[in-house]
Amino acid sequence: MEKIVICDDGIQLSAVLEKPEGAGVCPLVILLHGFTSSKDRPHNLLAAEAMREAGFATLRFDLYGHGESGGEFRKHTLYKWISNTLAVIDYARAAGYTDLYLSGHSQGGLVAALAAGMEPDRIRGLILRAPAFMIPQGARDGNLLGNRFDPEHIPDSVPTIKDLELDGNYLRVAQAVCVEDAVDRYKGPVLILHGEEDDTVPPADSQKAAERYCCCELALIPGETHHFDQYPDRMREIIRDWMGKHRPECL
Ligand code: FER
Repeated sequence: MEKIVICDDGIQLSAVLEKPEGAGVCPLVILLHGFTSSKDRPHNLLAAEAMREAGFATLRFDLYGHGESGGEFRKHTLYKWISNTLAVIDYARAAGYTDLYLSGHSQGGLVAALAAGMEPDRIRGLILRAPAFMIPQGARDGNLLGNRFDPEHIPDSVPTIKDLELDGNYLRVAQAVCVEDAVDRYKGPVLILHGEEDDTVPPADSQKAAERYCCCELALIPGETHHFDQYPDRMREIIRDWMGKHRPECL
């Protein structure tokens, strides 16, 4: 386990690189956490562990305004998270990793999908865990995590969960993001995992995305919720099996 700091235009991003037991050159998965979360949350650790069991190195990192990385929570936006992700991809390439995969949970899943649509030639696979594909449409409809606002007159500040506030620019950026375009641009293999009892992000959104991606496997997990903490072994097996079938030498 190696702690790393990656710089994105003056913002320090805290990351952890881990390699599978005894591995030499191997493919690498970059992991993105969700809204108000961090790289060290149990389900993120477990997802990374399952990937290493399948022979992949993992690089999990804290995004802008979260965990041990720089930036203020209230000033984070999808654009800043995309920029962070592109910077981490550049870091991994410069460190000699050529076979790169992206994985993200919830808002991090959305950002992983957006980044994959920007660098489809560099990302060999996508593993999305309860991706929050509805954030942009919600922002256009005036709905942020169930809080209503006027989408045509965005307030300076909006309340979110855990007594945290977000600047209106979060919503301005989210309104401008096009999920469908990113989905259409990415032609590589995709795995989407979603708990059927997720009450934060609707599983139906993953069904829709799975149909739109050209090469996607959808794993709906009965009884599972947003943070994959009811049946963690199911998530582990699904990730390990899919990654075993999608190693670079198998593609
Ligand atoms: C929202 C719906 C979902 C939202 C964020 C999420 C900020 C993401 C949740 C997560 O990452 O776990 O309206 O607005």
